[in-house]
Amino acid sequence: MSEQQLDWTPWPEDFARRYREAGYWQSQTLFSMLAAQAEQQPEKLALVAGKQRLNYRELKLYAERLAAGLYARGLRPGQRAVVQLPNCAEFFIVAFALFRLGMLPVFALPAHRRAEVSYFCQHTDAAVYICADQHGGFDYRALVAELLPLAPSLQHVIVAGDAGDYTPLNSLYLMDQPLPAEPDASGLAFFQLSGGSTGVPKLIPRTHDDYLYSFAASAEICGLSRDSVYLCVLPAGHNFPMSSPGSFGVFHAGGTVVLASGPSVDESFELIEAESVTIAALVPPLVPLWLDAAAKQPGKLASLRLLQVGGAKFGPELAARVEPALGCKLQQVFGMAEGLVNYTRLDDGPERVLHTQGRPISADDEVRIVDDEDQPVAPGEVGHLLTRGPYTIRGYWRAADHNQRAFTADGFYRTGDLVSMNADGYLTVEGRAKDQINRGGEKISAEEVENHLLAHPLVRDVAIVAMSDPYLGERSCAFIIPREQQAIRLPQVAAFLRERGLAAYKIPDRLELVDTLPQTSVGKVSKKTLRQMLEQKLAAQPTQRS
Ligand code: OOB
Repeated sequence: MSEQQLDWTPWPEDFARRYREAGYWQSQTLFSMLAAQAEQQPEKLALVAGKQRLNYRELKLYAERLAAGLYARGLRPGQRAVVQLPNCAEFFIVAFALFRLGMLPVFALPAHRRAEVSYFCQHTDAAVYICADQHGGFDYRALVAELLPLAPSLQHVIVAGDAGDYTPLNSLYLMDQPLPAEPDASGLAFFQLSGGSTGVPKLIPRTHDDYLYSFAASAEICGLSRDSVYLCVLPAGHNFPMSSPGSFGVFHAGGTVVLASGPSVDESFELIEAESVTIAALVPPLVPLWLDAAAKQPGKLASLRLLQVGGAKFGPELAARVEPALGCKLQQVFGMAEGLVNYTRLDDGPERVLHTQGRPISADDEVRIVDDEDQPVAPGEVGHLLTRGPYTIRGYWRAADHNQRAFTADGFYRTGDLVSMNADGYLTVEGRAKDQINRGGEKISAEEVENHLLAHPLVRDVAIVAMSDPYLGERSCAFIIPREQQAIRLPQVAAFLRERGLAAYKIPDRLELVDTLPQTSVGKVSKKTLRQMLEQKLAAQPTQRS
């Protein structure tokens, strides 16, 4: 077995052939997709980011020049680059430069900190870390200083903006320099991050072929064209705003991507009006803010045709308010960075759009809904969602043991979601079997945070569970058994986790001190019982929810 096969799991040859024959996999790289637009409509506006406005010719040119600069520094196809950039023009220039060179970006979220970023570097032996100077009040150069001793594989640190001691991104653009041949489209293009339910985050290897299919088909489902103007509100590297159909789907259709610097409703509404935005994508907690703002500023959203909502459960009551209040169509999106994405369709009636999370992109997305013994449930019943298909991975990167559990022997991915399917093939998300908290679309692996907390000298044992929250859908609560009656309080827990370099969204919102943790019949901590205990307590004291 070659080294590459040990790192990731390609589709079996018969499946790969089938996906190629069906026309899903087109042997086109992500960079050549951009190059094709630059050829067809060079002057068309591709990207708006703050004061920067790049047409397709410019975006491609900058990416090529950066690729040349990276190559001249000795970086080579196949090497990994951890990229942690906020929503800015450089995000796409860097992404397409790396795609051109055949280097493999790992898109870290801007909220990630030392613990996550050092892990991404270590687990991929990254040769490069690319970050912004600062963003959202955080100085990424200070993070680099902590990162370097932990990530010996790093050869270069490249900073967009004021680089301090590191290499300025701006210094790397080289004209008229040789570049290696473009990478093979059937090979890896980059890594998405898994929401995760285990001790360490998992990396999701995506190929040019599979990813391009997922966003090209999504663009078609969402009716994108050259006239589409997409507002990217969520972090640009997340799978939803990147590929469902996201910025990449818009580039594929030859439209325009408008980057919001963050989730501020005021900024979003200004951009929608100024740039005549036609489509935007949100996580559910942002929707009430948009509904309120729209009521106060009628007319701002006149150009908006489609609002996509996904990443976490979106209830029918709120969903019903979207079309009347915003004057645009609603689309529910239920997807995952591992692959499968479901959409309600633009011509679906309210029954589907308000009450389901849509149906898969592809006729070749195979979906199984099974009980705890992997047996199919009766039609319409709730069960575990398993899936495989032309853009769903067959294994995580360098995770052979975990892959045994996360995939069936015949290659279906165990999503950890509990769903039901109606007679038309539409899915409704009914719950979750994985040990994860979905905090307004941000995913927290309970085990990851528990492992950090077990290192605290005052913590004897800990279990983290979701608690329902009217705004975020869920927040996280840590049940802690303190050592020898010594109390520990939430601010200490938060400071401890911050000190360990964990992203802020993973810090528990609430702390409950307990003497014991309830157990299941097989001696595992019963998180179900903990969630029930918590809900009862919260119902008795509704004001103390967070
Ligand atoms: C998206 O991707 P991830 O990888 O951050 O999270 C995937 C998980 C799903 O397994 C599910 O548990 C949850 O997020 N989820 C939803 C949902 N959309 C995602 N749960 C309920 N309702 C929904 N509509 O979150 C993602 C990737 C691509 C497109 C959209 C979302």
